[in-house]
Amino acid sequence: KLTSVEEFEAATARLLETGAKVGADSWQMRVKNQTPHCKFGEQGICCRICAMGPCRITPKAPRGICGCDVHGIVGRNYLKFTAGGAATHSDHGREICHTLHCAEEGGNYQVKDPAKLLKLAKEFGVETEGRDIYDVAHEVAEAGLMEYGKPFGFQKFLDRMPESQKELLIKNELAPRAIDREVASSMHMTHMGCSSKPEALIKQSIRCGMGDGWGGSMMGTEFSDVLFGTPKPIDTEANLGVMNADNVNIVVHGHDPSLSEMICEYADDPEMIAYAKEMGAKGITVSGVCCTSNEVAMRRGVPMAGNFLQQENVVLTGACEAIVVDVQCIFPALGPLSKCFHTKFITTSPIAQMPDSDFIRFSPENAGENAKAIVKMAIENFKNRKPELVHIPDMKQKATVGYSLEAIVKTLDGVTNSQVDVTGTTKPLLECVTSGVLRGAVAMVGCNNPKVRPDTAHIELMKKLIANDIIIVASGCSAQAAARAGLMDKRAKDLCGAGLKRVCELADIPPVLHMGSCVDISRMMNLVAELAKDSGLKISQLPVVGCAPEWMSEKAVSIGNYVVGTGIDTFLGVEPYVSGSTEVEQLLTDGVREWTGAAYTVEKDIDKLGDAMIQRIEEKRAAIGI
Ligand code: BF8
Ligand code: SF4
Repeated sequence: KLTSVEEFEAATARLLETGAKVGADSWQMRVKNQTPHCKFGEQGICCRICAMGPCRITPKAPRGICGCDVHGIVGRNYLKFTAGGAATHSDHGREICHTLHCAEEGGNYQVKDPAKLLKLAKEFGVETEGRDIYDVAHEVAEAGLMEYGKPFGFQKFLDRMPESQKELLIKNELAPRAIDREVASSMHMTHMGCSSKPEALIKQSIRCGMGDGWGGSMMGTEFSDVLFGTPKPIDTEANLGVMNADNVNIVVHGHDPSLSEMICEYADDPEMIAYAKEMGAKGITVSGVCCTSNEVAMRRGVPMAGNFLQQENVVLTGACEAIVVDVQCIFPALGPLSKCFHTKFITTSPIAQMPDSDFIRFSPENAGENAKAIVKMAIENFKNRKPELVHIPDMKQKATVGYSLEAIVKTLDGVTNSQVDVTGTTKPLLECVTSGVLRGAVAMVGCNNPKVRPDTAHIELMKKLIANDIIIVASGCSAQAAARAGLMDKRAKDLCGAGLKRVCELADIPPVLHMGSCVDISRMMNLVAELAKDSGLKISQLPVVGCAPEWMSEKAVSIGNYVVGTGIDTFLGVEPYVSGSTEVEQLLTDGVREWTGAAYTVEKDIDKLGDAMIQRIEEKRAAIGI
């Protein structure tokens, strides 16, 4: 039985009662204070990039002081938003490259997937014959780091794309060059007195996003796999009920697995468990929030406490000894909130420093030592719990996660009766699609946003799609919404149409496949690239679409741009800040198709959004005659 959104909400209401008792603030209250939002901001028509402004466009004032019109302002704001997201994902990827560069035999970080390292070495042209694996690792890491600032050429991983899409991108000047260059060029273009032509600004938005998806994010994923292992199917659990009132609860939150992996490692250490017992607990439970949760769930089966809008709930249980964070999507609210409880709010990255937190600076060199200190701090904090405030909602669902591209290919190997040698390729999946057993696939990604009743859009859309024999790959907070509802339990096959149900039974998979964190959307890009190559079709011809129904972050816009840039139609349930410009809206929802083969659809009505995706998938099938 699925957990309904009403049940989620009842559990949250109960936790907010605890919050009220201790005088805690909550996002639910802050949303009320911020509503209605500024109309100028919402439409993207406020410009404050120079000190002659800020300028706001109205019917009476159709141009800023410099003469920029509304289309230029909206386009510039959109490009800056994208650059913020691309920089963020890519800097995460860069950190992982540095971690790999520090990996050594017997050190804090080691190579766990040498086969993947060798594959990457080949791609980057790094010699492997007769060399020590760590020498290779360091050279590959350096080659990866060079992608950020290389003076000539395009991103290396573009070679993974089918020729048709790559050529289209090069022809339209959308192929990403050095990652940092795309971000810097975007900031240059949006400076006062540079670009104000919507076409140029939207083109650069796509190219900058492509530098993320086929550059920084893809390196983040690949190098994380080398360091921590490529995910394989593994069982876990999801929702707040994974926290354990008898145990020391450590919650990892953020994005970079270099931190969370180490915390998990030390929380598993018998010496630490013994210490926890000495302090009166029965053991240690690590659970996760946001993408770092996805990382450790995919590789270790660490349970997922919740997604983005659940982060305050974790503290409100009164049973969280420490919430340990690295970067991105962390509410500054956690500082003051943790002060209402005994919870230690531990920040670890110079990139994300926050008031009311304990800052323990984490680096590859001190990772072991500091992870141990953090776990100890949490254990020693157990005695400070206020028992009268402890309430963990008794809700959790089983989930099978860990569907990397490699795992999907392997799992689906057995689903067809085909005589040809198709193992190790995406051909079995293609056969399911071509025969109509599966109608297509949807990549469900992205955040929560209070503008949408949290998780409903993710869950309702997934239910609708699987009932229509559309298989889902999910990542980020969307994947966690699915897991918490029960859609990653293999028994969810009973909610599917006959075709998808059959595939789930034959391959022993749930109908919603967890592909990882948001940087792991790069796994989805590799999957569609393989599907296109194995079928001889263009990516834009495949019956595949992307969807972010509750997105909120700059990263999500960068992702949207690279998904569209890859040739995949993308459906949004929350409007980007572009409604002030008909020209920018027209480009995003239609004009870009000429440059990339795909475009955006924005629809706030969830039901209509689902219908639109199904219709698009059926149109694509009809167009290729299947
Ligand atoms: O990178 S889905 S709320 S956690 S931004 Fe953030 Fe959005 Fe969640 Fe991961 Ni992605
Ligand atoms: Fe106003 Fe132009 Fe300056 Fe923007 S760049 S704040 S529109 S004068």
